[in-house]
Amino acid sequence: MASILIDIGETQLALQADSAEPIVCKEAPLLTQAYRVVGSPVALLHPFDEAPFYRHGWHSWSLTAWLQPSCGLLTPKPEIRWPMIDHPSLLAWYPFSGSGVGALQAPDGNILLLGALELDGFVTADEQTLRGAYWQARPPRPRAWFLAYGSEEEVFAGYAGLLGERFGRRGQGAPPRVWCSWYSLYRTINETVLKDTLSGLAGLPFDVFQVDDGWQICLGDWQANSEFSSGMDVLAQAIRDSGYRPGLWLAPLAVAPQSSLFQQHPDWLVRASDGRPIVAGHNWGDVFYGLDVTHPGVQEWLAGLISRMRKWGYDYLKLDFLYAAALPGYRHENITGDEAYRKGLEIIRQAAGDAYLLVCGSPIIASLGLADGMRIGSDVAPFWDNHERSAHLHDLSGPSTLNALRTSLHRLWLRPLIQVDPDVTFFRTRYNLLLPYQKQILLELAQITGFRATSDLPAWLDESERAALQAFLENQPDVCRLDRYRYQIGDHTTDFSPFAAAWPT
Ligand code: 9PG
Repeated sequence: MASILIDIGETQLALQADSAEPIVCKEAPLLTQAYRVVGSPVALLHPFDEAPFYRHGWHSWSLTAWLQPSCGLLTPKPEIRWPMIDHPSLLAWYPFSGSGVGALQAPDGNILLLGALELDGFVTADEQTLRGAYWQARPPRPRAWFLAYGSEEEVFAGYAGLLGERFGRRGQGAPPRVWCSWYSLYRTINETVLKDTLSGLAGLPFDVFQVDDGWQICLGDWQANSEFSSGMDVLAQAIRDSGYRPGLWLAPLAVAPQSSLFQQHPDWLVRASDGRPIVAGHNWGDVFYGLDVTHPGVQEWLAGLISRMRKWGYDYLKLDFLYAAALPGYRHENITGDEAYRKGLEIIRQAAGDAYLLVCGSPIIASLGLADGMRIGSDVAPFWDNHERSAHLHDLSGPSTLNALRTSLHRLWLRPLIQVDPDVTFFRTRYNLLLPYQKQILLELAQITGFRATSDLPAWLDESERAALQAFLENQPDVCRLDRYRYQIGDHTTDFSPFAAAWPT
């Protein structure tokens, strides 16, 4: 490792790295201070003292925001939920740590960005240094980074451009308009209510009708439960007969302890050093585990599972809780969590053919080039703040419209690489505590991304709400970014800054 002087702004800063060379970014032609840096760790001594830090969470739901040094965020509790919140190792330096990319804001408004160009990179910051490192990979990979200083738009565009070259881009074209069963029916779905919903939606121009969690026996046993006794293929046909593309939710890399998959293949899971499976989170009334996708048996099972969903007739798959297979742990093959996950997603992509893959609860960087769409924030909810989790458990990743807005707003730079899903918009007043302006803000965020979805049941909408939904699906206004939080949307400007800050609420 060498100490290298590089030009940043008007000065030269000391960088500890193996090498650094200036580069020109196609996607950010105005960027004059951009470098390709190699090393792990790399550390840059910066002069900005207590500067705002851009923290980028590891997976869809993980807090992503510009943080003030005084934001006062504490490490979230309880530990059993850590993997659902962020990469467990990042939580050790929480909140001034990020996955893949991190940035500091200089007093003049310019941004110093350090972004990993390989999997498994993380960035941390304090008053003197901006550091990047890779989790151990064997055999060692090239440890390349993008380091740039310039306007926020340019440094993120430059980084996105290089990520696209490295991992690929998908999701060109118009994002689908989706009706999703989760944020109204939650797990209480059955054939009758979904068929009634299909009839009620007649005339609304959705592209996809997506069945969410609740159709399966349990995580791992991806067969229809007793609420879907006609079979999932029959439901797919009913969806197609109504003029929509059938969409299905599944968490293919997560396994429930009561599943027959777990009983039959206890050796198919990511394990701790004592050989026991690693707990990937707690939901569905129990813990759940992550699949070891480096195991040949798992690979065959996974490809078979996805082919089965395709044969049932689903060509839009919402793949959820994917981080479960990316957690640090012991696997059949000695590779890192992000590498293992990407291998799993490659197998899924191969088996899915040209189906639309929406990843959710997924590592962000490791999904690029393989998924078509990506949830870029936590879940919305028919309420504003998840006060219990935000204030008492210090967890800003729980379902709430505020949490979803905040994190999604800070991931819009991913748009050139993948279709970004900010989660559903609400039109209903029924069973909804959101105020009109809160619903409007969510709607406008969806217009920025172009990814338009709702879960509202047609029977819950009055005439004017249904008309608003219809207009939302039929018209897509022109959108122009004005600055970090201000967007021109059609003929008006919206300032999202009141929803961007992160502190315990
Ligand atoms: C289905 C849901 C929906 C939703 C997904 C995901 O932190 N949590 O407790 C937590 C629970 C559920 C969750 C996200 C986080 O939601 O994002 O759209 O598909 O699963 O179970």
